Amino acid sequence: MKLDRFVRIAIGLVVVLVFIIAIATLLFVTESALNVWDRLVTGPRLLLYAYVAVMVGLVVAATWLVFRLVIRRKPGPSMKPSAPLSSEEIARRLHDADRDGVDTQRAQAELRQLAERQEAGSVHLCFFGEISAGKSSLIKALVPTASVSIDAVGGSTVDIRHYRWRSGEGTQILLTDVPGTAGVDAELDAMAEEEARRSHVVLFVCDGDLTRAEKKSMEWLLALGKPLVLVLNKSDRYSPQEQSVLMQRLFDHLSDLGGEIRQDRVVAVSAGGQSDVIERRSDGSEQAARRSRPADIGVLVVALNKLLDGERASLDTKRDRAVFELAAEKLAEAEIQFREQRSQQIVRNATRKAVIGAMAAVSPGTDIIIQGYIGTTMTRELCKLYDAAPRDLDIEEFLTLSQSRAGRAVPLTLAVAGNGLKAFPGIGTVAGGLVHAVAYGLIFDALGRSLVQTLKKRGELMPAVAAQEFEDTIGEYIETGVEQVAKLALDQSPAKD
Ligand SMILES: Nc1nc2c(ncn2[C@@H]2O[C@H](COP(=O)(O)OP(=O)(O)OP(=O)(O)O)[C@@H](O)[C@H]2O)c(=O)[nH]1
Ligand SMILES: [Mg+2]
Repeated sequence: MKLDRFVRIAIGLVVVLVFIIAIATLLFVTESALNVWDRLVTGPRLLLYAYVAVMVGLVVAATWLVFRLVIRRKPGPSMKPSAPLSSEEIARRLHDADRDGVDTQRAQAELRQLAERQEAGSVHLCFFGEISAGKSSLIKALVPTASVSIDAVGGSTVDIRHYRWRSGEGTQILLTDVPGTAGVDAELDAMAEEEARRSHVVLFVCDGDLTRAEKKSMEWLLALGKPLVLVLNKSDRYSPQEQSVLMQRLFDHLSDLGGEIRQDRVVAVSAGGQSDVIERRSDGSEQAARRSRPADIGVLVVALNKLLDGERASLDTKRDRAVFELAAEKLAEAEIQFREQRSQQIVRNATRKAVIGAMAAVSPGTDIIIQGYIGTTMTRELCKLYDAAPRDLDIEEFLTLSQSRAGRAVPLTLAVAGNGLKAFPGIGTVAGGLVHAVAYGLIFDALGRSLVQTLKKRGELMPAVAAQEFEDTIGEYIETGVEQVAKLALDQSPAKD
C-alpha cells in the first residue's frame, strides 16, 4: 500500500513537471516567434518573403516525409480495370510486361490473329456444344463440300477447323467446327471455349433440353457478352408437340441466363447427318448401309442472315473486346508464371547471400538475425514483384516480427540443418560453422517462400499477417528446403572436399 501511494505521488510530480516544462516551452517558443516576426516586419520585405518561403518549404518537406513513411501507397488502378479493355490499354499492358521480361508471345499471337481476321473482314461463327450434338453435321449441311468428320461415336472432332460460307446477303462467313465439350478431355473443352470467344457469334448446338453443364457454358458465354443463337438440332426425333414444349424450355433457359429475348435466337433444325440402317435385299439377305437423313436448316439460315444484316458494327466491337479479354487473360497467366520464377530467383539469391555471409563470419553466434540488408532487400524485391507498395515501416515491422518467430525456431532449424548436411556423403563431422550457415540460409528461404504466399493471397504486405504465415509455415519450409540449402552451402564451402 505504501509503495502504491509513493508511485502515485511520483506520477503526480512528473505530471506537474511536464506541465511546467510545456508552459515554459510554449512561452519561450511564442516569445521567440514574436521576436522574429517583429524583426521581420520591420526589416526588408525581401527577407520576410524569403523567411516565409523557407518555412513553407520545410512544412511541405516534413508533410511529404510523414506521408511516405506512414501512409500506405495503394497499387495503381490498372490492377482492377472496370471499363472494357481497349486496344490501347492491352497494347500498353503488353509493352510493360515485355519490358519486365514476361513472356508475352501467347497474348501477342491472339492480337496478331485478330488483326488478320479484321483485315479479312469475314464474320466468324463458332459452332459450340456438347459432344455429338451435331455441330459438324450442321456445317456439312451449310457447306455441302466441307470435309467434316461426323461420327455416331462422340468426340469425332478433335481439332479446330474453319470453313467458308457465303450468306444470302453475300457476307463472307467463317464457320468454325470445334471439339464437343463435356467429353473426357478438358484440354479440348478449353480449346473450344477459346475459339468461341474469338468468334463474332456462337451457335450453341444442343439436341434436347439443356444439361447442367450446357447451362453453365451458356451462362459463361453470355457473361462474356457473346451474341448467341441456341440451336436445337435433331428435331426430327421429336413430335411437333414435344418440339414446341422443348423450344419453350430452351427459350426460358436463354432468358434466365441473360440471353437476348428474341424468338429468332432459338431455332429448331435437323442437320441430317447419317444413320446406319440394315437393308433387306430382294433375295432376303440383309446388309448394313449408311443413309443420309434429309437436312432442314432453313430457319437457321434465315436467323443468321437477319442477325448479320443488322448488327455488323456492334458484332465487330464485341468480338474485338472478347479477344482483348482473352489476350489479357493469357498475359495474366504469363505474368503469374513470370512472378513464380522470379520470386524463386529472389529467394534463392537472398538465401545464397545469407549462407555466404554466415560462412564469412569470424565466429558464428547462435543468434540468427534476419533484419539488415539481405532481409530488407529480399522483402522489398518480392513486394515490388507482386505490385505491393509497402511503407518502409511495414518492411521493418515485418522483419522485426519475423525475427522473434525465427528466434523460437532456431533450435529446430539448427537440428534440421545438421541432419541435412549428414545426408551428403564425405562431409564427415559436420563443422558448427557450416551448420550455422545452413540454418541461416534456411530461415531466409522459409521467410521468402512464406512471404510469396502472403503476397499472392493478399497483394500487399500486412506485417502481422505475413509474420503469422511465416510462423505457421517455417517448420514445413525448413524441412522441404534443407537439401537445396545444404547443397548451396557445400558449394560455397572451401572445405567441401
Ligand atoms: N437424328 C438426327 N441425327 C443427327 C442429326 N444431326 C447429326 N446427327 C447425328 O449425330 C451424331 C453426331 O454428329 P456430329 O455432327 O459428329 O456431332 P458433333 O457435335 O460434331 O460431335 P463431336 O465433334 O464429336 O463433338 C451423328 O451420328 C449424326 O449422324 C439430325 O439432325 N438428326
Ligand atoms: Mg464434330
